[in-house]
Amino acid sequence: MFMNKLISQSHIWNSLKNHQKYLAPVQMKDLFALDEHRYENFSIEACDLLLDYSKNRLTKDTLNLLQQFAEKVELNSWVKKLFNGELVNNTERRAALHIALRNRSNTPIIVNGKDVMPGVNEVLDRMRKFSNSVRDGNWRGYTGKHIENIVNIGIGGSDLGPAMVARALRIYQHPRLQSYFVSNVDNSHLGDILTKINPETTLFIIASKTFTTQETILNAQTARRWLIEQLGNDEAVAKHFVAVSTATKKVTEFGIDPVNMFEFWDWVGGRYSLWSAIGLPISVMIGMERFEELLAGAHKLDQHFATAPLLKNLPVLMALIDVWYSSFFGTTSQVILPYDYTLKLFPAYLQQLVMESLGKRVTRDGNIVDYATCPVIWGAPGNNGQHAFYQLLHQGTHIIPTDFIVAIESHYDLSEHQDAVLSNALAQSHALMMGRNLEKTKQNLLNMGIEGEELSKQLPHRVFPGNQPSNTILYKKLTPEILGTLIALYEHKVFVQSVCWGINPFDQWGVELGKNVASTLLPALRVDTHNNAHDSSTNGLLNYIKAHRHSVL
Ligand code: G6Q
Repeated sequence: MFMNKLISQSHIWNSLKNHQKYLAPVQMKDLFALDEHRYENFSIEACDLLLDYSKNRLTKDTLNLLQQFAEKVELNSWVKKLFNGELVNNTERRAALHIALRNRSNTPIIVNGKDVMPGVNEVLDRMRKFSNSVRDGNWRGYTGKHIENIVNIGIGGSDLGPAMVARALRIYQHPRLQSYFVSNVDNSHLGDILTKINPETTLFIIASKTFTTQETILNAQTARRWLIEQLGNDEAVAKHFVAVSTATKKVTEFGIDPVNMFEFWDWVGGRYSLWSAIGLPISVMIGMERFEELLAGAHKLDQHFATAPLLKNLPVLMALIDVWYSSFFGTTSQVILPYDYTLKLFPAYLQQLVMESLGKRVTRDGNIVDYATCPVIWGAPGNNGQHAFYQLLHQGTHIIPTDFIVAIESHYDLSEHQDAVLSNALAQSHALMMGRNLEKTKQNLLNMGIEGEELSKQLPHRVFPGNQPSNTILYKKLTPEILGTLIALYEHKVFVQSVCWGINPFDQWGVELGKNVASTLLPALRVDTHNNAHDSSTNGLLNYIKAHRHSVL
């Protein structure tokens, strides 16, 4: 299977390895002391985003080597392949054309000899008409009432993107409408929401690319049954259910008329699909005009990505820095810290985008890599994290590259709060970089009147090693356009990392495995007999559940 050499066998990889050995003991605070223009030299502004990457463990030499690395892996040619609709998803033999969904310039994009743009525009047009009719009250429920609740039923890529965007842009939502996102098959998710909504004023959007996903179909069936029971007639379904899918036949079999179905295509990956009809809950909630602003923001970033030189290119820079840490410093996680509460769901959204795309250990050629690839992505809104897990960042044993994502202004007129948010964000990235050495800590303790034996005891606990790397991304205010730009930034960053590591970011065989095994143990749970067909742990757990479930019933 070894067709090509791994990138780790290249000269440039070796140079980066040696360079890391040289930089490993270097303190960022010394780099700042040596270069009073470090901020100017290591920050860029593009697409209304400012990226300050000066608080990273790198120098101009590092960037030059990383640029050579990007050239070695032929990054520019891969970007062209992506934008030209080539089959970059090689294991599924598909293009990955999320850029077509937001191609506001409307230039033709050809897949299998056919321009995809007319189809994209047609679906956008249907979304516009449908969203308008729900919002202006022309679309009525079965009993003639206006729609007030939008319940999206979907999971993974058919949930995380729209849920994150709907939350982030809540300030723009229609005053009559409330959105809910049901993903988990645990009945406490759907069950809880059904207690809050009125069937007469509820619209269910069943979002599933394949329309076979166990969780989504079971939730959709239950919601459908509930609605018919509540409204007393199965004709009500046509007024309360729409579907978003690539699978017309399955949607029809489920009982949703294809006129109420919004189409997308196999060249749209689940986790890249919020720009497609999967964004329907977004366009209904905030209106099509705002949804198109989201698309426009992403398109702006697409153009920047396709044209800016490597070291002036936001996603390229961020990706190269990540590769630098994962593959050369051996970091194993990255933390995402939005200092913008509206981005509450952004870390969870990025967990899927990054880890489902890059959580791979085999190259496109089928070789097993001998270097580290995707880090574990985690995070939470910044201020909350400060009172919880930041301890690990300040004094733990790991190097954890951090993205501070910071809004300069908020949508709410509470400037005192915004100043507090901003000062916290800047103070944290500063403290993580600077740390506090033994001398300063000692002085602090002496100032506090702690001396002698007590001082010696306290000292090691109060030292902060610092040198924790971070990026800071600043934007003025989280508008739909800025959010589109920000999401596209991370999407393309992931693509660049995949090129550096030689892996396909658009398949997800691990997730497919989960789907295949999802129903395998259902029959065992539904019979009363003792289980012994599996490994002893699975048998033991099954039998324990059955014994205790029966005893409760
Ligand atoms: C995304 C993944 C996965 C997928 C869900 C839902 O890239 O493939 O998260 O989106 O499993 O799949 P369906 O949309 O087909 O229900």
